[in-house]
Amino acid sequence: SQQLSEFGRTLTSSCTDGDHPKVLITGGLGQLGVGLAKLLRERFGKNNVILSDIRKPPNHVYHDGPFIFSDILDFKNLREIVVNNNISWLVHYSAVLSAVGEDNVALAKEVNITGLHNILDIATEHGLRVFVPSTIGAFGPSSPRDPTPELCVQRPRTIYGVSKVHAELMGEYYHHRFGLDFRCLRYPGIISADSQPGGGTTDYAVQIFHAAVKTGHFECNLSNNTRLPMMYIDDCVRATVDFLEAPADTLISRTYNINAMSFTPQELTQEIKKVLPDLKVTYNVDPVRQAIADSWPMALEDSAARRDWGWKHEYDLPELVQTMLSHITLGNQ
Ligand code: AKB
Repeated sequence: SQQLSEFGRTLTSSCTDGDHPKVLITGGLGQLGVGLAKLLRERFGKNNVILSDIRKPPNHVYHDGPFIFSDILDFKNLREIVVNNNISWLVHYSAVLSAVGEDNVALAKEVNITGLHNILDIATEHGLRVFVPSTIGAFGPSSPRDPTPELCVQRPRTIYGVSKVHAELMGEYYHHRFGLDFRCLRYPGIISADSQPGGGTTDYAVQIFHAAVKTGHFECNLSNNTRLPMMYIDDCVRATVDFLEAPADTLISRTYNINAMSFTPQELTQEIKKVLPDLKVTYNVDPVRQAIADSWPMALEDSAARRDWGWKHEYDLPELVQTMLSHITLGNQ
């Protein structure tokens, strides 16, 4: 595909229909990168998917496929990686999440805004397809909450949310202005067994499973009736790959909501107790996290994703609980 860059040159994307794309994943050692790389490698071949991060990964990551150092704040380093590896798709997972962002606004600004600018400029310069996740955190107290439509007031009160609204708008602007193939999904809280989230408001919904199996006791930092949208990681990575593969002409929009299930800590506890009846959950509410959660959607309205590129979730609360507990129990044996 031909694209006109901001520099006025005509660029040819290195991905043509029928070819396997060459994918770079930034922030690859966060909650989602390894799972996404696994699915993409099954589809496109092990060596066509490069995981990157600024940390040293556990040994198995080196064995599973290519892993390299990449710092999204270093424009030249990023450009070098894209050129040397003939990258055609960029999945940008580096981000500072909601709770940690409130503790370190300067870092969140740098990673989530300056880093995003580097990604968009390099993707435009080289005609890449670029995926940037957005989140339920891109909404705020004045947004409709149940369900939250695709298009509505977005006035988040966290630096994470502000940076994600910025990412949505900048990506869409680059798409219209320079022809950038920008794609963005608003993720709910993602729940995974093998990887840990880092500093989010929805983290409790991962930690409770590990505590339930290991100690039988969990102290929850959100109140028992806090309802938030959540999704099992397999649904999340499948949605991401399906959306990345969707032909451009089927996409009416460049930013879509995706939804699966919604529950409160109390409802999650009840479901886990069907398997582990001795689980004891106590509440010690963190006011920062609680205020964030109270400003977020309870459910996302996602009919556009279902209509335009066939999104369909597979995991509801009972399947999620069964799957998480069996993964964690097996992993501990
Ligand atoms: C967070 O809680 O910050 C993230 C998110 C919902 O984007 N998991």
